[in-house]
Amino acid sequence: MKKNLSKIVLLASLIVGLSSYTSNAQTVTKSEDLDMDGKTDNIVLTVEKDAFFGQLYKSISINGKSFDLSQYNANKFSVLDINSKDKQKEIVFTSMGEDSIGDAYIFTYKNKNLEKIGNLSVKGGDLQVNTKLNRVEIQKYTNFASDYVQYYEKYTIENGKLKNITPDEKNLFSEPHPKKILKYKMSKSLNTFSDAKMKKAGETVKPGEIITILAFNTKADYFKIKTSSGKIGYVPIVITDKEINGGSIKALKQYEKDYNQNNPFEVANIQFN
Ligand SMILES: [Ca+2]
Repeated sequence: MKKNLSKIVLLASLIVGLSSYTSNAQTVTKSEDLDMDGKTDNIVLTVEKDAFFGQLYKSISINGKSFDLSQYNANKFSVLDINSKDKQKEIVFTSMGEDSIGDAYIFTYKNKNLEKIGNLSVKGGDLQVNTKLNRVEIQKYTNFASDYVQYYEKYTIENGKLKNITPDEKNLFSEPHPKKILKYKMSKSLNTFSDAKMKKAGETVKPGEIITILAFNTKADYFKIKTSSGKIGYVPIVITDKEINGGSIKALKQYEKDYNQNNPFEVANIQFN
C-alpha cells in the first residue's frame, strides 16, 4: 500500500515537471478528413512563445508533418468546407480579437501539403459559409448620411483558389438579424438617373417623398434607389472627408457643397424586410 502511494506521488511530480517545461507552447488538436480520402487527418496547431526574444512560433502539423506558419498574424484555426462539390476542405487561420476576427489566411491540404489559397480581411466583420451557394460571405460595414449599414463580400473557390466575386454594385441592409431595408424621407428634391451610367435622366424625387436605398457602388460612385412609385433610380454619390467608425461617409453629389450644414436625408423609418 505504501509502495503504491509513493509511485503515484512520483508520477504526479513527473507530470507537473513536464507541464511546466512546455508551458510556453499551446496546442490545439482537431481530427478531420481534410483531403476527403476517407481517412481522418490529425491536425495539431502549436503556438510557442520564445522566452528570450518574445517571438511567436506557429506551426500546423498534419498527420505528423509540420508546416511553419510563423509569418502569419494568427493564432486560431478552424476547418471549413467552402464548396461541398470540390474534393477539398479549407483551413482558416485567423487572429481572434475582442469580439471579432482580423485577417484570415485560407489553406487547403492537398497531396500531403499545406497550400495557401487566399487571404481574407474580416476585420470588424463576420465570416460565414453559404452552404447553398458554396461560397464564403463576409459581412462588412459602410457609412452614408449618418447611418452605419452593411453589405456582403463574397468569395468562391475557382481552380483551387479563393476568388473574390463581390460585384461592384453591393446590396445594402441595416442591422443583420433580421435584415432590414433602408427607407429615407427626402427633405430636399433629388434628381435620379434611370441608368447606372448616368446618361438618361430619371424621376425627380420630391421633398417629403420616401425612397428606399437598395445598393451602392463605390467604383462607379452611385446609390441605387427605389422611388415611392416603385421606379429604380441611380444617384451619384461622393465620398466625404467626414468619418464614422473609421469609414468615410458617402453623401449625395447633388448636395455635396452643403452636405455639412444640410443633410438632405431624414430617417423616416427602417422597416423589416
Ligand atoms: Ca484524409
